[in-house]
Amino acid sequence: MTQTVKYLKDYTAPTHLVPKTDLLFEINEQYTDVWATLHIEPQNGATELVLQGDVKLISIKKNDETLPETAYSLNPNDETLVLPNMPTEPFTLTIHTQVEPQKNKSFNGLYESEGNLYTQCEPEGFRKITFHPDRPDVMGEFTTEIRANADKFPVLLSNGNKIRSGSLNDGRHFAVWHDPFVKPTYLFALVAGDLALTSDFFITQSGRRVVIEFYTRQADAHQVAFAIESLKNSMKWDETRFGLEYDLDIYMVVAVGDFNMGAMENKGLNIFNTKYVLADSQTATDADFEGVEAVIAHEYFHNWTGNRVTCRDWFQLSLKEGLTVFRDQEFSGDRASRAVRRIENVKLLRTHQFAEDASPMAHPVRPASYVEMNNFYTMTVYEKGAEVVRMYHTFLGEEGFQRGMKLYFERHDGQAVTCDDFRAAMADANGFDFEQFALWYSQAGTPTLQISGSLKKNGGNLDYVLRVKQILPDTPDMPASQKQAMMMPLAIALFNENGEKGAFKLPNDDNSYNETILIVNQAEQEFVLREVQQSVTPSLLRGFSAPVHLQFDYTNEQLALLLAHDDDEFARWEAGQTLLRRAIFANETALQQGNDLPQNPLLIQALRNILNDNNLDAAFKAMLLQVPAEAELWGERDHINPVQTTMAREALLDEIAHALHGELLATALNARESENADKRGKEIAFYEYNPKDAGLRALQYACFPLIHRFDEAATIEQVFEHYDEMARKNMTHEWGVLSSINSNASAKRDELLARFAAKFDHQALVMDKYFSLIACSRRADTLVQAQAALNHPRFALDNPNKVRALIGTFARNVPHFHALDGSGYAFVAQHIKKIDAFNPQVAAGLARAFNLLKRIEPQRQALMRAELEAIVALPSLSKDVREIVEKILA
Ligand code: 0A1
Ligand code: ZN
Repeated sequence: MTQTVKYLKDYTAPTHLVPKTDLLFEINEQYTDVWATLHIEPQNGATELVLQGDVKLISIKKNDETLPETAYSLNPNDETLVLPNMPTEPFTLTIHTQVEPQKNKSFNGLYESEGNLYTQCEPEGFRKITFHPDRPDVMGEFTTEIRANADKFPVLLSNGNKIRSGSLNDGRHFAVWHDPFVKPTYLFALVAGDLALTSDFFITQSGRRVVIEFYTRQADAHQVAFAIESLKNSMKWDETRFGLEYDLDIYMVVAVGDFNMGAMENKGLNIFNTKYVLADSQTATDADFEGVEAVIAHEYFHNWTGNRVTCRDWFQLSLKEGLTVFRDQEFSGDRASRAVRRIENVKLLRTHQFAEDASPMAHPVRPASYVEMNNFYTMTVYEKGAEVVRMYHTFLGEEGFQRGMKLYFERHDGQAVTCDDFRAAMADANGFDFEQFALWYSQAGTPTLQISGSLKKNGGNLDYVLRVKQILPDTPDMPASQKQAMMMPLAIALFNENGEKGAFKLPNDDNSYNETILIVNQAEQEFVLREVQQSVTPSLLRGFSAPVHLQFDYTNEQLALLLAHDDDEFARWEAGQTLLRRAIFANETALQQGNDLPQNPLLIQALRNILNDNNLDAAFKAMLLQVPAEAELWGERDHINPVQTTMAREALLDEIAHALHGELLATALNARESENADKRGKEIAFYEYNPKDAGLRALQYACFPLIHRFDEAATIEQVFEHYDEMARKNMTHEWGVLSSINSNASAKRDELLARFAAKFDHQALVMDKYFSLIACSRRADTLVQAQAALNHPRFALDNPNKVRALIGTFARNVPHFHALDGSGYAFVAQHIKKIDAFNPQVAAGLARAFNLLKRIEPQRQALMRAELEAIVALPSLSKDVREIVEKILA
């Protein structure tokens, strides 16, 4: 496979359209035969037809006449089939190919998992099934016939509606599916196997009845109820908030244990990683339930934002993903705990997307080039893309945003379009100028806003002047000097010394405000807030109104004031996070210089007030107690010593655990009491997921690790004695208890984990939790335990969930991945090489762990580099891993 770079600027319209594709799948023991009939419409007299394919070709017919091999050429290097002399009038090609799903461990194309067959076609998996233009701007109607042994494959599914089915000779049967909506190949899906069906239905706003069908293994069927409820909630929500109704008569979801990503929005036939379908309170944590709800919603919302209106080319991926993530975030926020959900999203973005933006993998929300598209399902495209959509919403408000959505669908339903088309719809529907805003799609890197504020006399009044400077970083694709100032909303308010929001006026406007949204659109600018009070503490970037770093010279006292009083939960949380970050940085400096660690009485008092505040929502209180993780602390720093960051962070955790032991204990006990209050004498089943109890549990397990830290010996003893009672209520408690003591060095911890593994031996998703506990422990023997876990009978290197649970988690375990002897790097690198041989997509995901290379201190940098150089030296390396590793090394 040659390493060819594809560029956005090289886009050309398709030379041939394929308005209809008829497929026939003959599923046999070892292999599956596929006949694809493409109804082809040449454009502008084109005669050379290029089809994409990475599959064994048997024969080709043109209008029913078999083509000699001299009529075409196959180029495995760039996965093309070139037919130079095709008619300029419409014609059909019938292509016979053969695939071996049992041998496919890449989980792209047609593959086998536990005896059943599944497809994954986004972005370029269809070409592993048959030859086709296989690009999203070639859309057509699909009819799919599947034939297979009726005992082994009683269930035969594809997109759309089942129009025929029946029996054939030799114990075989067939089903024919027709999808009336035009779609690109990447939304094609097929499932064949022995699966349990759970059905339900939904009545749409216009009164149509939609059949809902969930397919799982027999043994898992009892775990789909929550996902089905989530789907119905999503269908309802999209009608009420976006006015969007489902369009087919049936919506199917199939769960599979072998899947590279979370889930896939194939038209009418979603295929899901079991992790995002199966959930009951004995096996799934509250966070897992929230994950199921969000991913079910995400895939459902794609039916309009992705399927009805799709992407012109893969550079536009964020058109569907950024928008759909924004929609699923809004759905989750409307369901419950909006502020906490928002903070979780920001935390995710800042931990992983900011790191990506500061790495050699940095790319704009709309990348300008790629080698392997699978590498661009990134935090930038998804999460930063969602922030970009959120900024339209912030500028336009809900009504204006919905006007834009309406125009977008009016203009583009049934089309494959670009991010610019979306921006134009938002602009045109509102008469709002989004010209400059386009820079968010082309400039990579996280902007920094440097803000300062000062009071100025103005006659008898006081003005508060905010000076805002935006700094754009260099990124590998573009130096800062070539970047232009971006446009973004900056939400602000002013607080006085009593923590009250103060009124102000804007220039040329005599209304009084107590918050506003400033439009930042220049490299440096000044905003004057008139008639303010004597003491001002600004609350900035409220709600995280733009995806940027913020610098403002707050005093610790000002931060404590905002933490105590800000009515914007994000800004309030952020004030606390800034205090925590400052304390960790001070510890790092002290460690570097060999000084005593500083104490943080103001921070401790602020946390004490939070713990003692009975009016705070439990889930929000739990968020306020989260100490930023290492990856959130590195920002854009260089010469990172990861283990020193860990030590500095742990020292702060020790300080908090000791200073606030009594308050932490009381808070945890109170939360437990509140959770139990309405359940006395009731069944354990009463401890199922609901947002209120989830918040109370989150608070208990925000406190418990700190309680354990205060006195490890006593706590592990207590957990060991009372484990069954503590853990039996549900998986959130079981997981919470184990996570809290997971770094305990005693044999009791090992014994508890072993009991956990034995108890859930046959629950694959819970075994993933076991492997991730092994891999995230900060105990000294974690690498040894992770290596041993590779031989556990339930571990499988070819299962992506298992790989992510054990090796992926290990790669995020800062002190162990970055061990100074290089053992952590070697462990991860060794498995990248092994996995790359059969699943390049998952291997490339692991390779991103080395992203920090250039920003890490020299000793570790050399160790990392040696591993990466050994990887790129492999002659058979996939283009997936090669693209990532070469960028990191460049
Ligand atoms: N479109 C899916 C994500 C997805 C992408 C690629 C896949 O396999 C290569 C699978 C799923 C989503 O956003 O949910
Ligand atoms: Zn998506």
